[in-house]
Formats: sequence, C-alpha cells, structure tokens
Amino acid sequence: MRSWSAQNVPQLPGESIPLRLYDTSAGQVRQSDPGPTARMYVCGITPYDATHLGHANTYHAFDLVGRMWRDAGHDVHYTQNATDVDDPLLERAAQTGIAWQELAEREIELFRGDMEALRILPPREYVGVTEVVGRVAELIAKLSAKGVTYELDGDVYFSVADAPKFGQVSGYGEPEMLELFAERGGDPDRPGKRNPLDWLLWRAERPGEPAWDSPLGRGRPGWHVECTAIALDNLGPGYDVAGGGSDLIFPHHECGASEGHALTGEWPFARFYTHAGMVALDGEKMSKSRGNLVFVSRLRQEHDPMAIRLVLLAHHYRADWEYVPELMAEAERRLATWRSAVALPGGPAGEELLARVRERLADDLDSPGALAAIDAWAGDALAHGGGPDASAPALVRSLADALLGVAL
Ligand code: 5CA
Ligand code: ZN
Repeated sequence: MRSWSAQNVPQLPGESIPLRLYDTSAGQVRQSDPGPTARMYVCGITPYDATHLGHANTYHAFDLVGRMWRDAGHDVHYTQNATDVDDPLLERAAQTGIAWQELAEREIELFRGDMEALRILPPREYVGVTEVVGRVAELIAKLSAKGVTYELDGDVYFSVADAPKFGQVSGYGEPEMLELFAERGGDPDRPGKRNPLDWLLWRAERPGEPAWDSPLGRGRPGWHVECTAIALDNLGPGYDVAGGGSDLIFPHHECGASEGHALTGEWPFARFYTHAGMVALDGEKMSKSRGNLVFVSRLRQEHDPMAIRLVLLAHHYRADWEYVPELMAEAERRLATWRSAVALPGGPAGEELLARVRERLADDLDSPGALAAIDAWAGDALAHGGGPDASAPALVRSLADALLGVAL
C-alpha cells in the first residue's frame, strides 16, 4: 500500500557516531552494527481509531534510529505493517456500522497525515496484512511441514513446546507470560490446547467474519505471524532492529521471534528487539480500548507539529511518561526560543554543538540530552545577540532537521 511522503534530509558535515541501542533481549545497551543497508521493521497500527500520542512516541523513537543510521551513511531499509484485519478492528466496525475495510482505510489515511506532519520518515514498504494473506498462509503451511504446529477445530496453533528459544526475547517467567498473554489477545483457556501459551497462526472462517481461501482452508492469519512474514519477505532474517512499544515485548515479539527461528533456523531472528516506553493519560496507559487518548490530529489543530515533536523528544524513548498539557506549552516555548536563536546572524560554535548532539543521540537515543545541548547553545546565542560563528545558525537548522526531524 501507499506509504507517506518523505522530506529531504540534509547531509551533515563532520564525523558521525555509531548508534548504541538498548536490546530488550540482551537486557543491555549494545552497539548496533548494520551493514551498508541497515534493516528495520517496526510494528504498525491496528487502524480502528486515530493516531494517539502513544503511537507517535513509538514511531518517533524509531525515526531517530533511522536518522542516526542515515547520518552514519547507511542506506536505511525500513518496513512497517498495518494490521488491517484483526478482532478489535472488526469489533469497532460492527459497533459503528462502518465496513471494516472503510474504517481501516480512513484511519490509515489519517495516520499517514499525522506521520508526515511530525516529519517521521516513511517506511520503504508499508504493508497491509490484507495484501499478503496468501503469503502468510504459505509460511504457516511451511511451519506445519516443520512439525511445530497443530490443528484445533480448523484453527492452526504454534506449539510452544517446539519453540526452543521461547522466552529469550522478553526474559519473562511463566506466570507473567500467562497474564500478559491473556491481556494481549491470547486465549490461554481455550479447551483442547496443548499448552496455554500456544498461539494462533490461522483462524478458520467464522460466520460474519472476513476470510480468504488458502491451502489451510478459508480463514485469516493470527496476529504475530503477520509481522514475521512481512519482515522476512521484505528484510530477510537477521535484520537489524525489530521495534514497537513495550506492550509488544510479550507475546508479540516473543512469538514472532520463535516463528522466524522455526522458518529460517536463524537466531536471533532480529539482532535487536527494541521497545519504546508507554505514554499515559490520567494515570493509565493511553489505549484505544480504554479510550483515554490524546489524538495527534487534535493537537495539530492547535499546535505547530514541530512542538508536538519536541514533546516526544523531551522524553527518553524508553521512559514511560504521562501527557499533561503543560508539556505542549513548554515545547512551544522551546521552539520559539530555538527559532529566535537561529534567526541571529551568528552564534556559538556550531560544530561543537553538532558533535554533542550526535554524541547524546548515539548513546541509546538520549534525546533529552540533545535538547539540553541545543537549549544551551540557543540561550548563549540569545544572551549575546549572536556569536562568533557566522555559519552556526544554518548548521543548527540542518542538524535539528537531519537528526531530530525538527524544522526550524
Ligand atoms: N498492529 C499492532 C502491532 S503489529 C499494534 O500493536 N497496533 S497498535 O495500534 O495497538 O499500536 C501501534 C504501535 O504503537 C505499537 O508499536 C504499540 O506498541 C505502540 N503503542 C500503543 N499504545 C501506546 C502507548 N500508549 N504508548 C506508546 N506506544 C504505544
Ligand atoms: Zn507487529
């Protein structure tokens, strides 16, 4: 499906710094070491409601990863899915009386507009699950041929007993796994399952639900295997980063990693499993099912999208944080200060600032540290009505654009 449009990213002078990134599966920060082509898959939206600040926080985090890789000269190959057929989408469509396809299309279009406004660089492939059902079914058949699946009343399950690496992404123990599995779309109590944690690969057609013909019978793919298939087909195994919010650590990325392992024999399926923190409102994780949402499209009616981006940048991507309106006001002030500073005829040394911003971002995307460095530069410039470096304002504009996605 159509992705969204990209802005031109300026080239920066001087030395780039290799990105160090937290890998959930290793439980530590490690240096990412991509080849000439850096490969990243980020889990996309389930399009049954508009983009909220939590989604934006996640896509923003991985946008910074892509920008750091670009700065280091890598060709960034980025793939994202849209879960355009799944239970919550079908439920919302039924409640509102809109066709599920229409609902998905409408919300995906809104999402594209929000991503563009926030200057989040687009994926090279933006893939709706409904576009690749046949291919997902093929991979499920391949898993069955390897003997890691079983059938239950026409549905197909992955047998966790045949997933030797299961648990290595999340590091969670069984009680926690069982709780999260039930909370996040799993069916631990279904009678007939061999293990409560066995996960659904193929759901046979139910009356009134969409279904596709396949060698597995008529039905539709389960959630986890869609991302495994789309990542594998576009990026290949051993890709550099699998990303999403921390609510995807388990079961989604755990199950996906085991599927990838079973299909390719390669471990790890992705070299880094990296997760953004959760954004909350009124003390609870922002979620479409709870309805405590701050929509990006609403914020955009009243605020410069660059100020919204600065709200995201002001938090470390791994932190959980709570949205309060004061954050928007603070970001508006910062944006105005930076814009005044780069309008001056000169400023303090621009290249030193660039080195500092690169150094902060290379350290597991310390965006608050990068903002603090630019704040200090801008404060100094404004206090002195400029500074000795005549090329600094233009360089600061370029670095804010290329590394932080902020147009000044
Ligand atoms: N379609 C699946 C992924 S394959 C899905 O989780 N969709 S979603 O619409 O629920 O979420 C889209 C992305 O936003 C996911 O990466 C999810 O981890 C992230 N996300 C959802 N809620 C929040 C939140 N409150 N804070 C931060 N990130 C969030
Ligand atoms: Zn996913």
